[in-house]
Amino acid sequence: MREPNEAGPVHRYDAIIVGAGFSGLYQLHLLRDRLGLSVRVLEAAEGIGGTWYWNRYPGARCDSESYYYSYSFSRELEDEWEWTERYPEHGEIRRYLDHVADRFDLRRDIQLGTRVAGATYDEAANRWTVTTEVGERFEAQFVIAAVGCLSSANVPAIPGLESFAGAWYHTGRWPHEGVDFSGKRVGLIGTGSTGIQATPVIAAEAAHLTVFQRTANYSVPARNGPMDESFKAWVRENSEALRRKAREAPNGHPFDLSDRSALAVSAQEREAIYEAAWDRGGLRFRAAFRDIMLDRDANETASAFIRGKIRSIVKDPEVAETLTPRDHLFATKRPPIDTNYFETFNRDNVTLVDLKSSPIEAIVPEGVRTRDATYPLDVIVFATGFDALTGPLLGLDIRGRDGLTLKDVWAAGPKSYLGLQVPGFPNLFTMTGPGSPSVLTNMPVAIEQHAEWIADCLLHLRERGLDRIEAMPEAAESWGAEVNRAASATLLPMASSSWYLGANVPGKPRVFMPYAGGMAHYRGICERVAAEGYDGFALR
Ligand code: NA7
Repeated sequence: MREPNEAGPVHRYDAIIVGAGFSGLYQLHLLRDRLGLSVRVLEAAEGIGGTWYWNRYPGARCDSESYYYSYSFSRELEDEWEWTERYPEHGEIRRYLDHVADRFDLRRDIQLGTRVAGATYDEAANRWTVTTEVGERFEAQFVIAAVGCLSSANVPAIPGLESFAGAWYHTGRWPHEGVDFSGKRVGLIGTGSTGIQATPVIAAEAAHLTVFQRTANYSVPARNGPMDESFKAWVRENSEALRRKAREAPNGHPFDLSDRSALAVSAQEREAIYEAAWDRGGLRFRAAFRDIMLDRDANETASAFIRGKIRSIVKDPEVAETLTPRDHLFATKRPPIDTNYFETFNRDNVTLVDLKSSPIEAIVPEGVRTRDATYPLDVIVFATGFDALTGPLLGLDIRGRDGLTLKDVWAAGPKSYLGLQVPGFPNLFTMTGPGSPSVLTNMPVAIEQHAEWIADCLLHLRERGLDRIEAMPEAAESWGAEVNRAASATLLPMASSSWYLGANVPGKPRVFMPYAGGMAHYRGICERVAAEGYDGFALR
């Protein structure tokens, strides 16, 4: 790595966007094509796609359904693109984003293979200097961090990894050429959404798969399948209503949330409703009753239903019991959806290892050693998740006014106003940052809202001859209290090992990071703030 070249040329723009995933692409389109700003997008990867550029592991697909896991800002785009499956596979999402980049002529302003090493604010000049790992320098009035929420891979520091004689991979940094598992003994660590998607696919190919489970997880069948012509026609006919519904929903999915309490119906009726939701599949299982995420007893009925399903699917009662979550309630950690996950444990070539009773002690040349046994392996797959929300932002080495570093300001956990700005860092915006609904929603809905809010904000500044916007400390303080209040009104903080709380990364502050007050409610707050002259922000 070279040091930034002080003597090299400085490339000047109105705005620098870091990241070319869903958020960076749309932000570029708005700032360049609507506001006429000069914009450069800096992207570390060699292609566009953000999360979907990196996550190419076996079974990788989105848990949101394709017809609404997409942009809604262009009717033409919507009309010309056809999804092939109910849940889009990673390659199809990349093809979609490539199409968007071509259609809106975005590529000429995107610089690939460019990893940002630092961003420093100069108060006197009111400009940001952004440096890259190879020493290029950019200057801009505005910086928009569109770096994603789940892009900083978490490879656990297990002693001995470097001694492993086989190959190892993290799912979020998957080789483009794929991995050949045939004839191999594979170990998979982690049973979050990723591990649950990858397990059945790897098991079908490998000689043997050993799944190392730390926390047993609830999962509901996805019921993936091809998008048939009648469904496509229904989506086309109802497109506007569906998009409106997604925008008005608490989590950006166009589902009807039941208006009934799980506790207000008979046990028999409840069972029938859960059965129907199970058959239909997908994340909308949570919408079967209005209080699944709000009331412990209501949630316990859903949790118990899924535990019963695990018992009925998995033939070996001991394996079934190990797979049964008992330490947290359904969907208090991010709920996975699956294709034959629990069924996979009925295969002869699959072994489940319970790390709660026998933790991993080391990785040794021949495989993984737990307290009780050594498992010989040819390949280890880390499906161990991400340093979520704060990781990608802290990776940028951001320095604001008076040399203030984001790392120091967030030492005890992230603080922001609306998840959009941090006091001390003028003209820097964080898209879907901590303190915004982000990962609790269908991401494109949250992304479009942020991109549009930021574009409107820059337009507001320009129209009034203003050149600086900065969140005020009191506003960030009271927003932090609102983020806590909103989380406490749900069951979400009850899962103490959740990455929503930063619990998956050793040493990370335990703070509930996303805003759980609902996407539509949040949108209303952001609109009010803007309408009141950017209340809570200092404008200059
Ligand atoms: P997650 O949901 O963070 O899951 C990671 C899994 O890895 C989870 O089961 C963890 O157990 C496990 N894990 C993490 N570190 C270790 C160590 N050191 N030893 C053993 N097991 C470990 O990440 P995913 O990639 O599955 O999903 C991320 C999001 O992507 C998903 O929610 C969707 O939004 C898309 P734990 O539960 O912490 O005990």
